[in-house]
Amino acid sequence: MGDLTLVIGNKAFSSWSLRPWLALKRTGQPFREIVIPLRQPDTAARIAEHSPTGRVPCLRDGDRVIWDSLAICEYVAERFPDAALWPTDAHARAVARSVSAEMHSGFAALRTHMSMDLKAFRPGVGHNAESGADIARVFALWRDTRARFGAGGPFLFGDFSIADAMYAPVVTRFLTYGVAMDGPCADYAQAVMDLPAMKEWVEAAKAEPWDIYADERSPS
Ligand SMILES: N[C@@H](CCC(=O)N[C@@H](CS)C(=O)NCC(=O)O)C(=O)O
Repeated sequence: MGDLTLVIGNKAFSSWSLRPWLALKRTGQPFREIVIPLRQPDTAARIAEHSPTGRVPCLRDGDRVIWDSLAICEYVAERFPDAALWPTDAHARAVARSVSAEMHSGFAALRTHMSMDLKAFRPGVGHNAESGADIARVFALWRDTRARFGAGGPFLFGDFSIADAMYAPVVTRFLTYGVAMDGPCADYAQAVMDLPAMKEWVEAAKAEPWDIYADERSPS
């Protein structure tokens, strides 16, 4: 067993970091975490000590270095197969990979106008036509996967999977920016927020001293 270190951004704001952190937590394997606060004078230099891309997250497993959130999740799934981080059914697994890739490569408006911000509650902020289209697609995707594959549990594919790790920051955005949720979407959001690992992350985020969006939030 190698020694695992996950290098992440600060928990209040680094949505890409949350995703592999949740996947690793799910394995039950111990890992060290290095938190690098974003938007500080030494951020770039500190990230460069670990990550070839200048971005976090980045995973070190012994002498292996793996970067990019979805690639890290894939690596963790292969490394710890007992954690069953992808659905066992081939069709469900393919769709889980599709929605995970869709999150990883898409939803630009949602990411731009509704940044993950676990230190804030800003209902109404960031709502516009572009983010509204992204929100509608997320809701359609959640309803579809819950209806077709979710019978075995409260998550998109029943049991927790990497797809849920990919959408966990979206759940927090909807709560932060007051996106109305009902029915299966509200139930799904609650299931994500009820995960013990999610509670641990949110609590740590709120306790962080750094607040990179404070200036943008102050008038409201
Ligand atoms: N595609 C990458 C995106 C990673 C990314 O953009 N990370 C941000 C933090 S959430 C970052 O490292 N930014 C560097 C900086 O702010 O200096 C992934 O999925 O891991």
